[in-house]
Amino acid sequence: MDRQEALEIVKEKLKPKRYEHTIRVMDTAVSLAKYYGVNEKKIELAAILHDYAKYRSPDEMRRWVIKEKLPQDILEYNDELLHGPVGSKMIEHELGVKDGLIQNAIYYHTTGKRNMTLFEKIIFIADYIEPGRQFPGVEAVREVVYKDIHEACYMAATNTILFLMEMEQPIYPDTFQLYNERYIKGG
Ligand code: DGI
Ligand code: FE
Ligand code: FE
Ligand code: FE
Repeated sequence: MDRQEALEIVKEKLKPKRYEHTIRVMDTAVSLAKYYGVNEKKIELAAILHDYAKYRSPDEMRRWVIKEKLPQDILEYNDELLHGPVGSKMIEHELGVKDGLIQNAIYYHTTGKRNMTLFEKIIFIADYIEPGRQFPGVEAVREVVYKDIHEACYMAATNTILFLMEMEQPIYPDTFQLYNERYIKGG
């Protein structure tokens, strides 16, 4: 699937604001891929498709979690967590995009996890720092990302954990694992 085809597909699946976010994630991710020597074309496709499942109903996403035998514990957390894992399966079954690198990056783009690949970290952090994001602390992450992308991902995890705690929301363990990576050898 090429860039143009993927853009046309997500334009139809996403709301205009989310489509614009997707374009900014794509530009951010491609720039990071160039800098860090990661396959630009693959990063571009992963970025375009990363929120593919964002507007599916929670009911539909829950059915996919069961049907695809995804970790059932995600059903107990915020519905926001479903669109990554479910999206990674939907792009294969609905669009024929069967590529482990791309699918894993989409799978983990919301929570992160321990020991992500550089490819996964680029999608995770591009989603977090794209120029439309305005939450407190994002500027500090933007300043670090071209010096140390691992540190930038740690900062994103920390900010998200603190934010979710403030909101009195549950936090999926993979996000803590990303946070811990900085302190525990081998993640
Ligand atoms: O889909 P996007 O809005 O572009 O971004 P995303 O996929 O990173 O979703 C971020 C939302 O997910 C954000 O509002 C926080 C929420 N969320 C809920 N539970 C968790 C979580 N984020 C993380 N990292 N970990 C959680 O456990
Ligand atoms: Fe997302
Ligand atoms: Fe994110
Ligand atoms: Fe996103």
